[in-house]
Amino acid sequence: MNMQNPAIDNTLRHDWTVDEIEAIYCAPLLELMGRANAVHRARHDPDHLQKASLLSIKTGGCPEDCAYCPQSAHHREVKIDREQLMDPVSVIALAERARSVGAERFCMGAAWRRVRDGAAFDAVIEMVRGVRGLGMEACVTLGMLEPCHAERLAAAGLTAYNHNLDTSPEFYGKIITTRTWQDRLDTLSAVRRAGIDLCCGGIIGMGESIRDRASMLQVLAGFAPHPESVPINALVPVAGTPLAHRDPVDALELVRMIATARIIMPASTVRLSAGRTDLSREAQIMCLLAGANSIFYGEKLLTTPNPEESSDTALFRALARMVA
Ligand code: SAM
Ligand code: DTB
Ligand code: SF4
Repeated sequence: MNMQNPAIDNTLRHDWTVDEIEAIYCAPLLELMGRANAVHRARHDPDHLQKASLLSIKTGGCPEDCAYCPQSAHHREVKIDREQLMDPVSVIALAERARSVGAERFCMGAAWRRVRDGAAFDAVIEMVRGVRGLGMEACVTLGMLEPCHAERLAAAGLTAYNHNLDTSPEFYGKIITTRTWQDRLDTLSAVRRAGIDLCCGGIIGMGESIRDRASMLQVLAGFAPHPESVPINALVPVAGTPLAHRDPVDALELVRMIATARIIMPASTVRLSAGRTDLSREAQIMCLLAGANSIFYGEKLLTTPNPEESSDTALFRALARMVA
């Protein structure tokens, strides 16, 4: 592929081939970053980094067997405190606190296999209404859902639903056996049909090949419209999970993954998600140059640590205009 003189092509395409995507991913790093940055600047304000805040509203005891996840009940050696569903008043108070330190989006995760009608789902609906009432974007991730649940969430004002592909269709069976690839697609289409934005991405560092990464990105870019939000997670290896001993992700692999996502999905928000604690300030800035325009802000993701406020403050200071 000739990237010597990239006339910035930021048209929205849904017909990328895996070969094309793999060639982009494998391009010389500086060319790849330059192209991704040009696409980013053509479509987004390069100075705007969206801060999203994450909260686990129901933790642990999940019946699914996702190999990476500390919340799966299948991984009995994981040390995790299971917690029941939080009450909406406390959740909304935490959202308000997140807003006061600059979060624009509040994301709530429940370790459920699927959504069911009942008091718990009613409480989530109340949380969504409360967060929207604060003027923040609201995102939830609750596992699989049916069209009727998606419609109720839409009526409550939900901005986006997070449901990741996690990996390629080819590698998927090595990571999750308790629900199928098709189950994932069905949930995503219910979300879309209800008019809710899709937040859909995946994880690198689970033992997948570069071809798998390109293949996952092809499925994402094949959705029409593209997912509005694409979280790219680096595996956080958690003791007691089957992936506890995976080698850490090379920061430059994450840069390549983000740059490729940015090039093939020019208009989407690309989120530098799990894995930031292992990245230097400079590596994170490379991810932002490569097209990431959102991070999770706050000291915890769902159950694992995220950078402390002080190191994020240092990151924001480094990004800001210098005072001479
Ligand atoms: N149960 C819901 C589901 O699977 O849709 C929602 C919660 S789940 C924790 C949300 C996403 O977090 C997963 O799809 C996965 O991509 C990411 N995730 C979970 N554990 C992770 C880990 N240890 N490292 C990196 N990403 C992780
Ligand atoms: C996503 O793709 N990453 C976030 C969000 N969606 C919900 C979650 C990351 C979780 C990391 C492991 C944990 O803290 O439990
Ligand atoms: Fe359950 Fe979601 Fe974790 Fe899978 S990723 S075990 S579905 S909480």
